[in-house]
Amino acid sequence: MKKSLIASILIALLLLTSCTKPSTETPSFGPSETTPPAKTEPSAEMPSSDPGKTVQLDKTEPPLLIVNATDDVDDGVCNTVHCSLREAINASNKRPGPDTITFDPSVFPPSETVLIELTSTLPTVLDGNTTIDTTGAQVTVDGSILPHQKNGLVIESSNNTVKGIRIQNVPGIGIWVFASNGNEVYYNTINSVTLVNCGYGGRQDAIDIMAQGIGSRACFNRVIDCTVENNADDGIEIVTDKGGVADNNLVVGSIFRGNAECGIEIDAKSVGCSASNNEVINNVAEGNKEPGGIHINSHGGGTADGNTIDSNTVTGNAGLGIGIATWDPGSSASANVIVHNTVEQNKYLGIAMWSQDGAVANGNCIKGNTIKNHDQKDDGVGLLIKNVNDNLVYHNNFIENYIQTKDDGNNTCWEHNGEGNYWSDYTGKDANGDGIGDTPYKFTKGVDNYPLMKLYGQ
Ligand SMILES: [Ca+2]
Ligand SMILES: [Ca+2]
Ligand SMILES: [Ca+2]
Ligand SMILES: [Ca+2]
Repeated sequence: MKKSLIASILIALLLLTSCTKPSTETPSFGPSETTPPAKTEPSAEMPSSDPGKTVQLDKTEPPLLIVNATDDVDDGVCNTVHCSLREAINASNKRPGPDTITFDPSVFPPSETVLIELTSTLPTVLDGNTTIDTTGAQVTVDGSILPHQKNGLVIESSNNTVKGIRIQNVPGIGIWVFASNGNEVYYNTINSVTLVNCGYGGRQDAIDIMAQGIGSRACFNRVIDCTVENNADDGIEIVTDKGGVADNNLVVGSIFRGNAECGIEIDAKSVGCSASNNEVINNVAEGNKEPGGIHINSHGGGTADGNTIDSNTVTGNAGLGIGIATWDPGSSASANVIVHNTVEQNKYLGIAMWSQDGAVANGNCIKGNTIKNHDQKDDGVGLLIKNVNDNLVYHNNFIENYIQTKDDGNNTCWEHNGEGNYWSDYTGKDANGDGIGDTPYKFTKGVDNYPLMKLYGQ
């Protein structure tokens, strides 16, 4: 038994450390892709202060940019005769201020799958306040003929919205919200977007929210009601490197299924980096590969504090369900909150908190979760706590895990206001009928003095 526990810890360590890959895998992305091509396209003249001068409004670029071509051709003009998605983004970039790009439903009928086959990465959304909205149409961007590792859509400005589009078969990152060179990239919304089979060119994520470099900030971005399936790396990664900050982002109501790494990963990679106060709420993370469903991690001196993982369904992932892991001196993954999640039948671990090499993961709260059926013989653990301090664990339902919990932390608190957790294998009595077992529930190196007699929340 002891040997198998050690083995399970080693497996867990491997799982936890394998989530992060070296930075050499940074996707290909050159300045040549960020600059809209110089064209002779007539641009709208700004209203003149001279009343004697005629203001020339450009009739080839209406206020609404309507994509009416399925091809990926850029002839320099977005007009009623021909406007590709590429041209519409270029036109929006050239006109300062808000723009809305829509799709002609007679070309992109809502009931029909029509492909836009990309020949290169779409123009980077640089101007900000651009909305790409497929409402009333069905639009699929397909990257099957894109060169190796080329990305789909890159956003390097703020207040943009991408709504309703499907992005598939892109060899690089499907959608990349990217702050670099000291840029601040805020308040972008990815809404009801589907991403399938992206990232296979070099194991890239389907969605990246990334801040790279000192002063670079990717914050307050939102991923809402998306479907992210069968991609070659993480479904989404909120990631910082080289001093970047990716705080206060939100992932809500989305499905992350069958991706080749995590469903959702939050990753602070180096000194001065922060990936903190992000919220992951009401998502499904199912059938993703190792390390698992939802993973917060910090290393190299980075900080991933104060993130909230709330009301997610995390099932059938190949490694762990939900993890907090930190390593390297100076790294921190503290004060994170994991509440009200359903964590069921993941291969090894339901929820895990872990630190090593002087990193800290202290003061996290694990509350109100149902942690069920991690029943792999010897290796299945409902909640693993390893080398972390002062964490709070209560109101959770531990149901038929091979090992319900293994507490190798310091000073874990297993109750709050005299209420602990529900344990499916608790055999004690409740003589006074107050709902709390009269004898403690004991487990490896720990004890719950206030075991609940009934499932919490029922
Ligand atoms: Ca055109
Ligand atoms: Ca614009
Ligand atoms: Ca990744
Ligand atoms: Ca009692």
